[in-house]
Amino acid sequence: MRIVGVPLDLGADRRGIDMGPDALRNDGLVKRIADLDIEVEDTGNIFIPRPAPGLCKNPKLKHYDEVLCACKKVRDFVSDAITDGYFPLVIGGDHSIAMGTTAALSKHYKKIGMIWIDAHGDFNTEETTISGNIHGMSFATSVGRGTKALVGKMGKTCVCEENCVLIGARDLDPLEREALKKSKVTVFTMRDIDEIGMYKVMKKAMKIACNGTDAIHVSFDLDSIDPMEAPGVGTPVQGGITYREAHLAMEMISECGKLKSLEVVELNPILDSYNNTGKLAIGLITSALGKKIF
Ligand code: Z70
Ligand code: MN
Ligand code: MN
Ligand code: MN
Repeated sequence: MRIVGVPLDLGADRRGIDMGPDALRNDGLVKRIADLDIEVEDTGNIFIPRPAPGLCKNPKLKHYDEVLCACKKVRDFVSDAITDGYFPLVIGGDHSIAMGTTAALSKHYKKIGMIWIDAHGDFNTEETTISGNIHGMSFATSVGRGTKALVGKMGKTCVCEENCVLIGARDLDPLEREALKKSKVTVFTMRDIDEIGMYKVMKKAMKIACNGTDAIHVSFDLDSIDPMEAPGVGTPVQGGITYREAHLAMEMISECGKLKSLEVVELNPILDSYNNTGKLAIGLITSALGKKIF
C-alpha cells in the first residue's frame, strides 16, 4: 500500500480541503493501516503550487492550468505505485484528483469498473457546469465525456461507463442530471438506498462494476455521508448515507477481491468540529482494505 496525499483545493469553491491529507495522518492513518498487517509506505504530499494571482482565464474551468498540472502529477505518482507493486491510496484534496487516478489506472488495466460514492454527480462538463469548479466534472472526464480541455489530457481512459456506479446522489445540477440519465452509468440515489437498503444497492453495484472488468476503482467523496456524522467536508449536503451504511459498502467492496485502488476526498478539517470525519474516513479505509469486526 502506498499513500499519495494531494493537498489540492483549486478544483473546489471553498478553501480548507487542501489540509485533508495531513489531517488524516494526524488522526493515525498510517498506523491504522499497518495494524491490519499491511505494509504501508507514505510518500507524503504531492507539491501543489499556489495559483498565480490574476484574473480567472475561463470561469467555466476555474484554475484549469493548476488543476490539470496537479492531476498529471497524481497520475504519475499512482502509476509509479502500481508499477512498484503497491496498492495506491489517494487522499485528497478535492475530487478533481480522480481524473489523475483514473488516468493512471487506465495505463495498467484494460477494463475498469468504478464505484463513485458522492452526494453529487461530478458529471458536469465545461458546457453544463454552473459553478465552473472542476471537481464537479471529474466523473464525466474519467469516462471520457466533456470537452477536449479535460478529456484525454491525462491520457486515454479505460474506465468503462457501463461498469460505473454512482451511489448516494442527492444534489445534481439540472443538465448534469440529464447527462447522467443519458449515460450508461447506473445511479443509486438516496431514495434507492431508502427503498431497498444499502445491502441490496451494493449487491447490484458490485455486479455492475465487476462485470467483465479487470479492476475496480473506488472514489469516495466524504460528502456522501450525512453531515450529522461527517461535518468536515467541502460541500455538506443534508440527507446522506449513515456511518454504518458506508462501512457496509466498503466491506462489500473489499470482499469482491477486484479492488485495485482507493481514493478518499473532500475532507475539510476546518469544518470538522471534533475530528470525527477524519476518524470516520480512516475507519472506512480500513474496512475497504479488509478489516472485519468478527
Ligand atoms: C456542483 C458543481 C461538487 C463535490 C461539490 C457541485 C459539485 N454540481 N462536487 N462537491 N465533491 O459545482 O458542479
Ligand atoms: Mn463546489
Ligand atoms: Mn465529488
Ligand atoms: Mn460531493
